[in-house]
Amino acid sequence: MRLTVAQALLRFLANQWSERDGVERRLIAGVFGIFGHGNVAGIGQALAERGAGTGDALPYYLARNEQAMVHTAVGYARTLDRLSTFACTTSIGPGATNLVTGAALATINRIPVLLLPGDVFATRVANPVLQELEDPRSFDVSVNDALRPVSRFFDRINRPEQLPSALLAAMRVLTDPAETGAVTLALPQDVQAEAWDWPEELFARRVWHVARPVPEPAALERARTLLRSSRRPLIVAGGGVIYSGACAELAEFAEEYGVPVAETQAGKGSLRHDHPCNVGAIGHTGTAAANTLAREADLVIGIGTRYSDFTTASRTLFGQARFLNVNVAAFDAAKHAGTMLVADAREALRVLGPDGWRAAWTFERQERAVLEGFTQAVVLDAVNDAVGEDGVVVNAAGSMPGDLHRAWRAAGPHSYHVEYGYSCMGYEIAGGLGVKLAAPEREVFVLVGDGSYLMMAQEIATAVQEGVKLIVVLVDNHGFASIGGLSEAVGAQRLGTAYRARGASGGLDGELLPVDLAANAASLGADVLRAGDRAELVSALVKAREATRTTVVYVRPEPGSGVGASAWWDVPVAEVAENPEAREARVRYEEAKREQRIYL
Ligand SMILES: Cc1ncc(C[n+]2csc(CCOP(=O)(O)OP(=O)(O)O)c2C)c(N)n1
Ligand SMILES: [Mg+2]
Repeated sequence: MRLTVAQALLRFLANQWSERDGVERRLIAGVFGIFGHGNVAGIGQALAERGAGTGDALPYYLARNEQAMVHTAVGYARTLDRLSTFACTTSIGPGATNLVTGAALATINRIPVLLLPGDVFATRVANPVLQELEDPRSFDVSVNDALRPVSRFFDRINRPEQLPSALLAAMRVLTDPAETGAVTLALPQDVQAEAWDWPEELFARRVWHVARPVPEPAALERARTLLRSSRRPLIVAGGGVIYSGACAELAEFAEEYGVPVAETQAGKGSLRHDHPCNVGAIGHTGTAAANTLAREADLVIGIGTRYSDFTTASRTLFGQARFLNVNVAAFDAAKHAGTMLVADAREALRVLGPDGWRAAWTFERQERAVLEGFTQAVVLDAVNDAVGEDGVVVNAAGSMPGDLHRAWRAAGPHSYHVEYGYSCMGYEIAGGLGVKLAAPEREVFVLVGDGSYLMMAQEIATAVQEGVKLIVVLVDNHGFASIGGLSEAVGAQRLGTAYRARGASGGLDGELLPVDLAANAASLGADVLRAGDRAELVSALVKAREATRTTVVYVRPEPGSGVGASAWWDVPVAEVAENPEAREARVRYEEAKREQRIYL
């Protein structure tokens, strides 16, 4: 079949399916893109010719920023437990490098996305082409090489014949639960438009079976022996529990063996918030209940977690515990010198429990905090009520992830979507769009700080374009509450963390900026509601739920929600300093640092 490389690529993608537990879905649900000279004649022409979105052709979505479209793909894929995602097409140069942050986010969170950046001419006859990086030492380097370290698979298609094997490799990585992340196929602009005679079999319907590896018998025996010797076990549930669909099995295991379950950010919602075994969030932003157990546990059973520093309180949290790690990736299962059980979380939980064994300790759950005034904690509590049983909350960076992790009452595994692998400012609205595309029947509540909003609000226009309804709760506190607090704690005096004009002293300590983010949201096409206290917020959220259009609820809570941390986080403090706050912070730092262990 004679087609261009771009035409063949799209025809191939439209025929790829994922399968798990007998359910087949389109692996690539559509193509997000922004056109430029590096993809308009190749991918752009191919999409138009196939009648994007009609018949069996992939739908095309115009985004506003290339980074944002990767976030949207991540939000979508995470909501669908990594069984379906989007492709992202870009021009060459800045369009391509805008993908880098999104790719890093996808790979760090282990979420599949397919990136199709344009690349400079393979033939090089016309070089340097507009936006080409010239490397005097090597002519085969382009800016797209910046995507290599953040991609789980990277290939550059310099010849049409290279396409089929690259496509098969790309699909395998996207659907491998242990390896998945950003997959990049760089497409030189001349090659995209080049024709070739393709074998028909390339375009046959192809099903990629997403594996559920079962535990190796000997490893399972080792795990059971370890469990039998434990009296005070604690489960740390990570995102892998949710992606594997292992929540019911986790609940059964915890109930049957009397094991408390603490949750990471990605794992939050593994158990309902009111499940008797759920002791809440773990780590730096964890509950006192969970962290007390973590300090006393003799065995930590990590399931589908990569043990980030927030989870381990920078390796100060787990007193003398040993580790049993259930993970589909050996890399994560091996962490903290743990006993490795390389397996799918659901498969492992079904067979893991030893007969007759039961934990020999009691545990308490976290009490709800008392809420007064119109603090951020009150805002989040009101949004929590509005999200209810069927909604989803989306967030990523700033002071909210910590407050959400600790206090949010999650109704289930897909109701809590906080991106905290990369904690990327700007993920919120773009990621929320992906969540809504994956779960159109659910109300999606995007919580976004003013800092994050100013970095990446433009996908509101994309939501409006698609007639996709988001509820965006915009929390304006004139700058970086999170980093402001951190700055003060490490003796950096809150420098540059408030949105203020340059003042008379020459510093950024003048008037609050006259920036109207609510007006900005309205200008992007959203309906906007302002709320000044809890009662107004509650009624605005009711209106927003009833609305059919994307609605932004704008709030300015009182400063200082101050939930406080119950475990440490390692952020280095200046070893020498003139200001006394920094010197005091260093003393505290060195004290805390002594608690830090290498778990062996
Ligand atoms: C892209 C990116 N740049 C910088 C940071 C570092 N950072 C983390 S939180 C934060 C401030 C966030 O401000 P805002 O969204 O207003 O939330 P707030 O802290 O006020 O709750 C910054 C700068 C980040 N996480 N992501
Ligand atoms: Mg802020």
